[in-house]
Amino acid sequence: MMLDGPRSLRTLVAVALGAWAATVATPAQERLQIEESIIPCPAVGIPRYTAYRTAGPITIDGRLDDAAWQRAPRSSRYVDLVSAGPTIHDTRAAVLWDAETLYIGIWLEEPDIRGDLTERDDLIYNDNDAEIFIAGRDAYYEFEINALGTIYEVFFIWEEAYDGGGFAEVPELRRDHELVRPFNGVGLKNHPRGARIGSWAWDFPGISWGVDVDGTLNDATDRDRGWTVELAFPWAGMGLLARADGRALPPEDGDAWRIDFSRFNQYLEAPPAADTGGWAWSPHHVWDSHVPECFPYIEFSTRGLTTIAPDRQ
Ligand SMILES: [Ca+2]
Ligand SMILES: [Ca+2]
Ligand SMILES: [Ca+2]
Repeated sequence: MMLDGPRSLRTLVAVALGAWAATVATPAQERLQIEESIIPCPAVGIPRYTAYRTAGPITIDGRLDDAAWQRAPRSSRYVDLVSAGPTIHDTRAAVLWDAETLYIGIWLEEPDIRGDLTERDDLIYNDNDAEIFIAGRDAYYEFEINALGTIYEVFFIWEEAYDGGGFAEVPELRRDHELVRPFNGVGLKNHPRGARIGSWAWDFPGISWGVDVDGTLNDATDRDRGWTVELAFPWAGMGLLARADGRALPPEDGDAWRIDFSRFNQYLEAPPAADTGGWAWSPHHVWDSHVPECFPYIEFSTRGLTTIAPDRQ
């Protein structure tokens, strides 16, 4: 509800800009300008990150004490998803890769670590969670995990690209599957690309994950330090994301993917903080994770980790 004001104002500004632009732009240019104005995050300022290739082993156990994680550059501290303002607890992520796998590590400061949901594909955002979105051109993948290590995955396809993209050939993505449903965003219902088709049946092939809790889980009598998440997504499982634009798997040197990193909390920092409970590496300026145009650019380098200076955070 708090979003209605800013969003309405933004729409008004967009309409006004569109009307003004009509005097100087062709109809096609005007349409483009209006469409761009609907994307709530400015193109400038979206984080860019270099993911280095790792040669060393990474044990997927939730503990980010592997030598590669100690050396990998870490993201900036997550900010509020909507306001881009500071957040009360520190959250950072790092990305590594090798010929077989994309690795993601996440550090979440948390003074009272909690988790209740235990079944795969429970609605994990009802716990405090960490989330990752990996975007292809015509589809994107959503991943959520809580401090118990319970995960939730959904595969979304832009509806206008569904029929021509070969997605209907995949049984768990077929429109008549009982776990395939239409989806039209959360706070941004007028995304320029329109609606999506989501499959809650889809599981990332070969995914592995781990969580490590530095503190006591579901015990509020003490103060915890935080939890870490360690994820491994095999490139071989990304065929459906990569097919639309034919991107290389694994990536080639310099390839940039759009990957989003966020966390959602069941508590809010007390006012005057403008805490929405959703924090992200790249702010979306709207209560909606499903805006790939706002995802950070993760640029893959074939340079090895050993060629860069140790973590400079
Ligand atoms: Ca590890
Ligand atoms: Ca699923
Ligand atoms: Ca505790």
